Amino acid sequence: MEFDVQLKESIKEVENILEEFLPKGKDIPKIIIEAMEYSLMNGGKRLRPILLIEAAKCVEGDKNKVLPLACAIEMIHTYSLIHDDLPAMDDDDYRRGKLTNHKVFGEGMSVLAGDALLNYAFEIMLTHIPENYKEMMNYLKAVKEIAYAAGIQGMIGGQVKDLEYKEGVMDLETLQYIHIHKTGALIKASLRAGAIASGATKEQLKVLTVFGEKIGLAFQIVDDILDVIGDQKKLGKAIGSDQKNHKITYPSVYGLEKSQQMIEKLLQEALNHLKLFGSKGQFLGELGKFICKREY
Ligand code: GRG
Repeated sequence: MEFDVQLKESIKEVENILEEFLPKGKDIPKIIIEAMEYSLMNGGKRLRPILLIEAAKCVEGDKNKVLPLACAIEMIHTYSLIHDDLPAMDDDDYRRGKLTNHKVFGEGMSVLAGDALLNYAFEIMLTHIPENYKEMMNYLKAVKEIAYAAGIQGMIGGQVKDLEYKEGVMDLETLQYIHIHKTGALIKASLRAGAIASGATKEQLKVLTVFGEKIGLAFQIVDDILDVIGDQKKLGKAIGSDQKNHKITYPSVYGLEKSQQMIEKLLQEALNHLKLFGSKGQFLGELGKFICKREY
């Protein structure tokens, strides 16, 4: 099957399950469900849940058993975007071409919609613990992996550093810390959680971990390039620092060409690792390419 068709099908599949898992119940105030749904069902690429499901498939896991983890990771990702868009953080009015959550529901409700998605993600994961002891232990290890990556050692840690440097001048080490933690951690955890819950061997887990690290960093360098090109289009400014928060970026440190070469190198290394899985890793490899070749 063509990659584009397969990707569309995978996105549709994730969205159907997200719909299914969305909270329902007359005791829940309608407005919070609307605010959660507004951002969750708002056209994301669903990369993290698809990575999680594909990692499970690579190690011959049962896709159906990791679906709660896949939905949860997308809910956590969505919460992070809702909070990141708030006036107290990035103060953005639009995301995915639509008004941001706080612009539609107000700041207070938007904080709560993010909180609710994070909390609900754990509720879903813990509602679907397998009964078989071995599967249960693997599944719980995967939940811990997700908690760790979303927390202070992962995404929140990265966001904290980003916030700390909003006014100051950042060095390369800090930029790398932010990239690895703010976005890389959840991407890597998607792959690891899918593999761990499916009982991956040490070798399989190592391969998927390295693949996740390389693709996660490449994803962020692509994002830096997209930011710079977007800024140039908007402001007609030269490649340099991010004007909004004086943040350095890969293109501002290494230049556009070198940054693009770095993405290519990371991609090739990531793909080499996937060879272990043969044809079972093919779609994951295509996803890696898709992440690295997002439109500039
Ligand atoms: C608020 C705790 C907290 C964390 C926020 C992830 C994050 C941390 C902020 C997002 C800021 C941002 C735009 C980073 C660039 C990379 C990124 C995560 C882009 C969005 O991810 P995609 O492209 O999004 O997977 P879609 O829209 O497809 O879901």
